[in-house]
Amino acid sequence: MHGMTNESGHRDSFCRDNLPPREQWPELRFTLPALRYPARLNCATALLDANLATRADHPALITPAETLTYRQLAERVNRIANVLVGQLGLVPGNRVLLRSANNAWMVAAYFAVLKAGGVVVASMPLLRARELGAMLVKARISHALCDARLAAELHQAEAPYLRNTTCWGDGTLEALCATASPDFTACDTAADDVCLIGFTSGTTGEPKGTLHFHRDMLAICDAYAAEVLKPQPTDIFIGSPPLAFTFGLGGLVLFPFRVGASAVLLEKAGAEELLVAIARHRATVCFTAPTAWRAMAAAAPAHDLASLRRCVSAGEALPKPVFEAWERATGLRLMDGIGATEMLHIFIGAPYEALRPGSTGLPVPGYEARVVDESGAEVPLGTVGRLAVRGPTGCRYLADPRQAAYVQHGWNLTGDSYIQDADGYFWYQARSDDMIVSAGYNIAGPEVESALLAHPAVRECGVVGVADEERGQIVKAYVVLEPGETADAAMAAALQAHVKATIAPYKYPRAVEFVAALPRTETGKLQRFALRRGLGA
Ligand code: 3UK
Repeated sequence: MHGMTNESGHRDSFCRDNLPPREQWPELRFTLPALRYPARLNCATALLDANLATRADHPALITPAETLTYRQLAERVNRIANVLVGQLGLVPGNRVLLRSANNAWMVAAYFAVLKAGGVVVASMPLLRARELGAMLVKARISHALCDARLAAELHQAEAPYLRNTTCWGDGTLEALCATASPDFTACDTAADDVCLIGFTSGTTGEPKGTLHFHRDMLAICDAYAAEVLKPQPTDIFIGSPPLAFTFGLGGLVLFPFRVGASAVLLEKAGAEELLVAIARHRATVCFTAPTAWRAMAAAAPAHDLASLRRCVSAGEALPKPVFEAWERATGLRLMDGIGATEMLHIFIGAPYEALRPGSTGLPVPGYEARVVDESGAEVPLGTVGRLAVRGPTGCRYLADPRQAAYVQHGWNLTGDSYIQDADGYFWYQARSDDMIVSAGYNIAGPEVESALLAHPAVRECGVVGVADEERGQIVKAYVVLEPGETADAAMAAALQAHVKATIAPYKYPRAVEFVAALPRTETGKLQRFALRRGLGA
């Protein structure tokens, strides 16, 4: 039954028509009983309306501007949904662009689209007209709901299919909502109707749209959240990732809603703002990326973080020195987890009691992971190879030939190199195409970065291979120093000596360049290709 195609609730069949051919899908597995969903399913009902029976007056969203209980949020969602299908003429299956920083209107608009049977396409606030245009064209987006403060860039984008843009924050959507009904019957969607197109934060090439079903939104809650994170209804979630990044969507909205907990949303969530907000709202579960955890560890002593009980790190490898710094500062262990837009959320990560510092963890219950060679055959434990995963969610690109590269033999190949140890734990090495080959040695940049980060003068660093006549490539470190440290030859020599004393000496960076900042994507990832191309210099 599962994985079978149910009769669609969409009248606009664009998404189903542009799914990859069935033989190119990953094998989907629903091994946990909780992952067996009914054939008809609207995830907005399951995640939001399900809380109305027992938690209607519990805060769902807490923001600097407003606090909404589940009842208040559900009412706003229904009003927006009525506006969408009424005045704005949305038909189930239409794609709707959402464009906003993390706030309550964004979440309400998100659930309104889902409940009306629309398909959400969320955009990072910093995207420019050019990138927005690529999404608007590729996903044939017909409607946009946008925070008025971010509308200018959208109005300049190429948008051949866009029929309507409605803003909130300037009173437009608010006025439409004021006269709309607070009741709305959810669209009768199939569990495998598409509800979200997540564009990858890819650093190269045309953006890829990943198609996710209504059931996938629940599956990440019932696998990773329920089995690894184990949230409680009393939890207060907080974090920095944008809701347009599925790391933020799961961590700040879907996981808390699945258990009737509360989420604090911040439009600006730098390290300092996040620390202040954790103390102020007594947050208990925090999601952010490794660089932010490192900055927060340094500033932690000035804040009351006693309310925190779970801290999740994802998006990039978590260097062990960052894990250690956070534990020293707070007594809490960071829960590393690897996720991907293609998989919707985290698929390897250990429960708190089973964490192994420096390791990404264990396959999330419901998922399987293995390390394979070029032909797809499993390699022996302890050997570096390509990470392959499968489970209830998986990669389905919107009309994209790169599907055949990401999914092979029914497994999702994330593009990461890993080692699995004898206890089953997975140890991240590098992005497969980021492996540095120098004089015949394979060197993983992140390992060298970890060694450098353990030096007290280093604030941030990025290590890549650069072309070298003699060795093919040499290891080059771009280093941001702590304030007050001197960027000179003596410092470079000290850092090189430090690396040689920490890991195998052949891995030390033969070139060291000091920079004021490192290039990062909006999701916090180091842009290694920009480093390889040469910065500043
Ligand atoms: C890298 C990691 C080592 C890895 C994401 C959690 O990052 C997310 O999705 P993206 O599509 O990027 C996926 C790629 O990022 N990565 C992510 N987490 C880790 N590498 N250790 C980690 N813990 O290369 C992966 O293939 O932007 C993360 C939840 C949802 C997400 N979308």
